[in-house]
Amino acid sequence: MHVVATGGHVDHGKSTLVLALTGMDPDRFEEEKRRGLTIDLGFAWTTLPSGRGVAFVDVPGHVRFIKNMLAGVGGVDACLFVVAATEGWKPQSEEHLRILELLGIRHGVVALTKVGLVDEDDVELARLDVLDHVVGTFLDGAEVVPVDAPTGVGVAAVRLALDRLLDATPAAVDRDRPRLWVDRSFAAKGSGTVVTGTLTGGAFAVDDELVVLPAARQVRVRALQSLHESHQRVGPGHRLAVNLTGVHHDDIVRGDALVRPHQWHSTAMLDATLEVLAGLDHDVTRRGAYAAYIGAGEHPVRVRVLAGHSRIAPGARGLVRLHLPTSLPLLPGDRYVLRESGRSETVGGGEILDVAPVLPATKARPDRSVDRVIAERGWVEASELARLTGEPRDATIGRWVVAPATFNAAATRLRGAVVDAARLGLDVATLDDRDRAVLDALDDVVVAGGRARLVDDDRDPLADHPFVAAVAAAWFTPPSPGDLGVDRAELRELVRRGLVVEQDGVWFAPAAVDQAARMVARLLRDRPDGVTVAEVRDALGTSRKHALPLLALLDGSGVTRRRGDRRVAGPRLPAV
Ligand SMILES: Nc1nc2c(ncn2[C@@H]2O[C@H](COP(=O)(O)OP(=O)(O)OP(=O)(O)O)[C@@H](O)[C@H]2O)c(=O)[nH]1
Ligand SMILES: [Mg+2]
Repeated sequence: MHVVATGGHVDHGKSTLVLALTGMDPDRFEEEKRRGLTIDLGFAWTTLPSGRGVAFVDVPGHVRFIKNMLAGVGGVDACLFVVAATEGWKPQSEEHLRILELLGIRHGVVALTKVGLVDEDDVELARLDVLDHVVGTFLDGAEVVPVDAPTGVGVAAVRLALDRLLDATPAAVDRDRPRLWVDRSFAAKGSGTVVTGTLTGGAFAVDDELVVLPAARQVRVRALQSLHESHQRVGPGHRLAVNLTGVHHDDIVRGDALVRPHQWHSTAMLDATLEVLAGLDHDVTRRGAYAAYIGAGEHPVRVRVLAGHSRIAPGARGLVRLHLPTSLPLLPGDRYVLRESGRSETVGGGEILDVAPVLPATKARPDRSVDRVIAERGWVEASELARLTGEPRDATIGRWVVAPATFNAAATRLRGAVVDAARLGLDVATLDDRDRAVLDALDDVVVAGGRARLVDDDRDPLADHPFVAAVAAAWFTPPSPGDLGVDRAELRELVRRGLVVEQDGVWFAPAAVDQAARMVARLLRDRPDGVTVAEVRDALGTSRKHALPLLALLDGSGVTRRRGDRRVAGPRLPAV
């Protein structure tokens, strides 16, 4: 099953074509039928020659109802783009195409309608007109099918073209994180509240406990229908009607989201890219009455241009922070369209990058990197990180994912405290959860009787040597022996006893080398094709001067192997 939206200028024959393809009139309202004009979204479906089902979301072409068009095209997989051969390319042909592009739709077929009203030369001219306008867009190279819906000419060809299109359109992905942007909410006789939308990201099942956002209303799924058939469970990529208990239909409006509880970060502030349409005749600045179209909703937003700029020129792409009046369940990768409400023009749109920015607008440089999210927070619980990025990562310390630099700083500080506490030991009760988790991760520290001590404390009198303590405390950036006035004979003795490890004139604590091995192993798990010295240096929060001998030690012990300018897993890579 795929969901396909129509698109194109008013009166070009979208609804008529959907009716010819499905036998269902997508214009549901008396006023629509009377005026011969689509006002709100229409829905229809059919089975294509291959046997594949397809659902259509029929959108209005009139510029006054562009808000309704935007509500319909959110979760769709592909587009049936309609251009009338009688008129050729018109303003909302252009605007709809731009909107579909900005929303990331990548698959489409063009129906050249009303060919019965013009001669063959005009059809050819209209076809060339279309080809001209779609250059460089997702419709570049799309099939253009001549059709005259009332007489049936070309309708079978459109059905075949849709089959070919959907053959090449990937099925909706299932990330077990379902979200339904509500496009209608109404009362169905005898069963109460029903909401409809295009389901993406995962499945809903009967009896699921869900939540309606932004109101945070708890609801339960009483029944599910897709294309008028009841189901126990419906997966992503379907048109869906959800019968809900626990809510009145007036308390849910178009643009609300239906999701599982605790799976989403709800946000009223987000960072995003903004691609400004090349055809706009002015720069985009913070001044203006903007509306963002996200999911099926329209939301007034404040726009702030990031990265040290105050404006974005037509045709350019920049970074913006958007402030919404309500919180929505969003994830990086979600797309939006930005319009100027005053001038009623589409100014651009883009991709959401960060749903919970922590840096002030003057400092924020958002991108899609999960490592950036971790680095900006230092500590983040693994479950929270999944909500913020949509990408699950294992906790590295306790229940947290910790930025390497943050971990190193905490490890150094705690080692210092343990060293200072000497034989008495550091009282763990005085530490918070995070510090305790760091202590647990340190191999050279043992906790006994509520006190933390260095492991080697009792064994070797030389373990109390100031150079050993300094090297252990400094972790991946150890001091040089000269700085502490250690002579060569002492050094040789410390190395012989295994209290420090020497490589290329740098001395490390053995625990630091072990910890480096684990951290490199963790890096390699995410990047099995290898890591560079610079990546290891950054992950360990150290300098190249120290990263090089550390890697030489890891190569020597078989933890890593060199391959060109990268390190890959060696035979003795620790399991992480
Ligand atoms: N001869 C001919 N007439 C058509 C064709 N397609 C649509 N029409 C007529 O054009 C008029 C508008 O068609 P609609 O299907 O309502 O156009 P639309 O694109 O859905 O319009 P909006 O939804 O308002 O944007 C109707 O009177 C149709 O009968 C076609 O292929 N051939
Ligand atoms: Mg219509």
